[in-house]
Amino acid sequence: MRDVVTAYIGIGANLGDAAAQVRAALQWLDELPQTRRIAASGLWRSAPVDADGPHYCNAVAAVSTRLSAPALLQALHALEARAGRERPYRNAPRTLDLDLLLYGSARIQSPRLIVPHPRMEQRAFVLMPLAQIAPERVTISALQAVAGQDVEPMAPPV
Ligand code: PH2
Ligand code: MG
Ligand code: MG
Repeated sequence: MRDVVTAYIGIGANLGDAAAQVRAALQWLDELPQTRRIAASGLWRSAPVDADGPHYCNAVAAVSTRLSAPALLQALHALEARAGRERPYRNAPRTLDLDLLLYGSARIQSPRLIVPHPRMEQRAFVLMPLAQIAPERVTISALQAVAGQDVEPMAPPV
């Protein structure tokens, strides 16, 4: 049997009731096969980065999983579809976005999946919630580099 891996998932939404959608996604992650949610950040409100539309609600969850990284990614896409995600254009406003940020200490470079997530270090809406649940995975210098970005706490961790 495959080893258990701790993976970190970035969650974002900026269409409809974004906070409710992020909370629903936190539940759904706990229901994935061979997967248990082990931590959830608070909810953060953030201005769109390289994107348009309303402000986002963002969070990060940690899961303990026996799924492979590609299988986990596929399961995340299924949850996006469950939320009615449409993709009219790149970075369009969305009901739910689930990004695989970290998969244990794996470094993955495939056509479909790059881990660690290639843009996470530039994004306060990822680093701030990640630092709440996994401070050892975020450096002070990375946090300092994104300190000017428009991100504010919206709801504390549950
Ligand atoms: N996701 C993006 C692009 N821009 N901006 C914010 N604030 N939050 C996001 O989740 C986000 C974004 C691409 O997935
Ligand atoms: Mg994303
Ligand atoms: Mg995505």
